[in-house]
Amino acid sequence: MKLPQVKKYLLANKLDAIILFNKDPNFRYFVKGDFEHGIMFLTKKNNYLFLSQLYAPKFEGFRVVQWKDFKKDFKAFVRKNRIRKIGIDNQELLVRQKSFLRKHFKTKDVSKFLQNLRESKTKEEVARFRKACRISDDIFKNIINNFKFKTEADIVKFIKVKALESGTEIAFEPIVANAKNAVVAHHDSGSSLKKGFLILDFGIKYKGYLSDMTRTIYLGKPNKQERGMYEKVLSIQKKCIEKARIGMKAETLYNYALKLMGKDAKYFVHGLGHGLGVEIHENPSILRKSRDKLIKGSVFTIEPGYYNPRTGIGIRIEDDVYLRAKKEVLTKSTKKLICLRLK
Ligand SMILES: [Mn+2]
Repeated sequence: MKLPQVKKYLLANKLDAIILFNKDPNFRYFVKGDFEHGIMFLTKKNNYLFLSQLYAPKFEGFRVVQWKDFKKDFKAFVRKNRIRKIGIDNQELLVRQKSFLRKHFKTKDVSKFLQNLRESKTKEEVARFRKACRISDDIFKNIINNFKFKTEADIVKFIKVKALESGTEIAFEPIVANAKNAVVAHHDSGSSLKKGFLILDFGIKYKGYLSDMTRTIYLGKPNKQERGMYEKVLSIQKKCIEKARIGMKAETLYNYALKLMGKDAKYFVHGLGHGLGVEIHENPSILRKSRDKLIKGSVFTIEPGYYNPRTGIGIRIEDDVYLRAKKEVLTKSTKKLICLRLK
């Protein structure tokens, strides 16, 4: 738990508190759960959840303060705890929340501090990632072993049902894209599955922590060019995981992937990866012009892709990587090209 670091930061920056509203991802981060109610106060002494009387949760490291009359009780609470100068998460605040806070306090944007704080993961967080990834692996296996789907939408539905059955939920709307659909951003997922590549990109949210995995399989029998392209993307994905090092600039890793793509670089149209956590895109951003570094304890994706609108070949392979002296690939589904007969 990173609450001691918050206290140090408050002292060093002469702030009385950091105030977070319920929908802020940092709010979920600090309570270590999916709770989204009230206002959070992180102060040099104690941490509080300022809540309506409807809620009486128990969270390690927090005291619950219930209000009857919001305005009156808020003022009294702030006065009692001598909160004058506060840190706010500027980018997550609504306009009315910002003006409310500015009316009552002197504010300083601490969003960068919070982002950085979340970047290296604790053991407890990594255990949650492992579980989220294990469930993703299970669902992938289930898709392959039960392949009777007629449309992309059928597979999306299957992923959602399996997530619910595992007692979790999806981390984001799954992307299931077949043949030419794999190379365009928007398409009709209701049309029948056809011969060609099929991209399956989905994730699970386990106790607030998100996995994000992509596998590309083939429906029918791939030709030599298609198989070759798959092997190329796979080899780049493996090499990039291998190359990732503590302290490396994220952009260096992205450029490495681009170099390996060679003449196909123009068909690699997105970043190489992104950090994961309580949000699906966190630090670091592994892409062109990124200023981030890969730090010890971070969890991020490595996901090179190839999308050629002329040939209709679309391929993406994505794993979640936990970076430490000994790297750990958290998603473990096979990356050998799986070819299934079209029903
Ligand atoms: Mn991703």
